[in-house]
Amino acid sequence: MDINFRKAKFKALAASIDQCPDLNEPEIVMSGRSNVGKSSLINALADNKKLARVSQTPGKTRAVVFFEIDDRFLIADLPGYGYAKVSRDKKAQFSALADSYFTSGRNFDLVLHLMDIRREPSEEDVAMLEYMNSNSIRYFVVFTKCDKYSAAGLKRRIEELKDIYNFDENADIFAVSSMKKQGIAELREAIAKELFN
Ligand SMILES: Nc1nc2c(ncn2[C@@H]2O[C@H](COP(=O)(O)OP(=O)(O)OP(=O)(O)O)[C@@H](O)[C@H]2O)c(=O)[nH]1
Ligand SMILES: [Mg+2]
Repeated sequence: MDINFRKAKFKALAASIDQCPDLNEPEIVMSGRSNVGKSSLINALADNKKLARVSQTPGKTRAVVFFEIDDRFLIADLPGYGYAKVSRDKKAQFSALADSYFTSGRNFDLVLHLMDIRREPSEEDVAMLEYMNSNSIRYFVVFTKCDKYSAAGLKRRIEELKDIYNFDENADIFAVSSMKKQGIAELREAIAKELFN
């Protein structure tokens, strides 16, 4: 397949939903709480540390940022929810933007829903998973920051999480580390298959 994520470029920035670019190709969207590693994962997939902006400070992504991969599809990087360090108004404003992305009727193809492998489910995560299930939205669950575990520890933790979240048997679950590039090749392949097979 000619989808290898080699060619990745910034496409557009939307501070409000009507600024989103026209959708002429498939689109995947990154969802998850702030600081979970959405922007870092885009960079890992594209093997380019300078593509999306990453920060120690939650709330880095404050608009919907679109990237185009291999001239074939778009990735939308959404602001995360639940960050502590921005004002309550800003907080509401950014999550409203992420919410409006989902309710705008935009015809995206796949959600990558990211959750930090070390954390317990947040209310927002549970709500998002329920929302996607009840609206038949295609999604991959992606556990991030897996470098925090040993190989054996990671296996145990994933089993634990499957119980905690009560995932469907055939749910698509990935475990990645953007930092160590674990699970990135598998995720690339699964995305390409999902969009173009
Ligand atoms: N250990 C570890 N840290 C990571 C990994 N991925 C991201 N991080 C760190 O997590 C922090 C947040 O990463 P971002 O990619 O900016 O997170 P985000 O989800 O885009 O955050 P917002 O834009 O605020 O929604 C940064 O300090 C990253 O270095 C990972 O695989 N392993
Ligand atoms: Mg970000």
